[in-house]
Amino acid sequence: KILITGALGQIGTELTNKLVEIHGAENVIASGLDRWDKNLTSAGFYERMDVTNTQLVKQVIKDYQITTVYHLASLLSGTSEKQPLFAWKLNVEPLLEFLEMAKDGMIQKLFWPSSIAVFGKGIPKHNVGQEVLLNPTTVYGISKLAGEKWCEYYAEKHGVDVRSIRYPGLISWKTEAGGGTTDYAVEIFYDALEEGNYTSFISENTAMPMLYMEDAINATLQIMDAPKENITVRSSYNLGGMSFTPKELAAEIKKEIPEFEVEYQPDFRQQIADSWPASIDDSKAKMDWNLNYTFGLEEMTKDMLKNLRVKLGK
Ligand code: VAH
Repeated sequence: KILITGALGQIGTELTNKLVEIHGAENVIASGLDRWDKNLTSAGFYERMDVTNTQLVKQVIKDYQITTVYHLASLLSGTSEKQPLFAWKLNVEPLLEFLEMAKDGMIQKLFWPSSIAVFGKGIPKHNVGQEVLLNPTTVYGISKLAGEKWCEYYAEKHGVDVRSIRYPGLISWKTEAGGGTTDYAVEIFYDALEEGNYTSFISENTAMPMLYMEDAINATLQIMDAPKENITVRSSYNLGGMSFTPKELAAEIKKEIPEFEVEYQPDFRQQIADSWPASIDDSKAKMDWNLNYTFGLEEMTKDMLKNLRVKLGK
């Protein structure tokens, strides 16, 4: 049986539905802090669970005989800057508990999302490699770096089968943006359809690595399905997707909505974005578990607008 934490979040909602498609609803237990919303998850079971309550988490794992955990619950970069102590508690401690459970044989396999936020000062901006100096300057990045080190430690010292991906910014239409620095690239689509204009909190020429959710979910399934011996990186795999600036994204949207206008008013998240790479080298993931992409900027923009028009009744 599979447990997903943060199952009502941006990755969680879509990953849960995909896992249900593959394994059947009766084998997927979704969990989150919020009240269950029947429109948001197709999982067979939903547990309203504070993932920092380790006793409750262990009870759920026992009750459902969970073997695999996708631990997605976390605060994103913007929110973490505002609540450093809570961000540290939520982003790191439950991961450590899951690693301990895996070490003790309570669960067999664990997925945990890291982020390009682990990169920071002192490295080149472009085509950032798998093994470079990790010098994060954000609360979120610090928590993700610590998490990566715990994953590597438990994998190497105790043989724990934990697998991780450094996600770039993720773009999707099913779940609203959740306080991330890259979430301008989600909000912009909603505003393009509802307002005809958007005020971006990231400046126009700031390129960031991004990925459409469908490709992110496929990558997650690919790393988890790969034979154990293929996983040569036990901290977290680079995943670079595609890089674009707010200006380039706006131009792509304008192809469908010609009168769409964007103005730029960078806020505190600009400094976060400035500390991150503009593009990532993910050749290791391609080599070890056949990472590949389907959606480029054009295809993503078309798919986002098509689906949001239906969702927003536009
Ligand atoms: C954020 N979407 O902006 C997340 C992600 C690389 C960015 O970690 O915080």
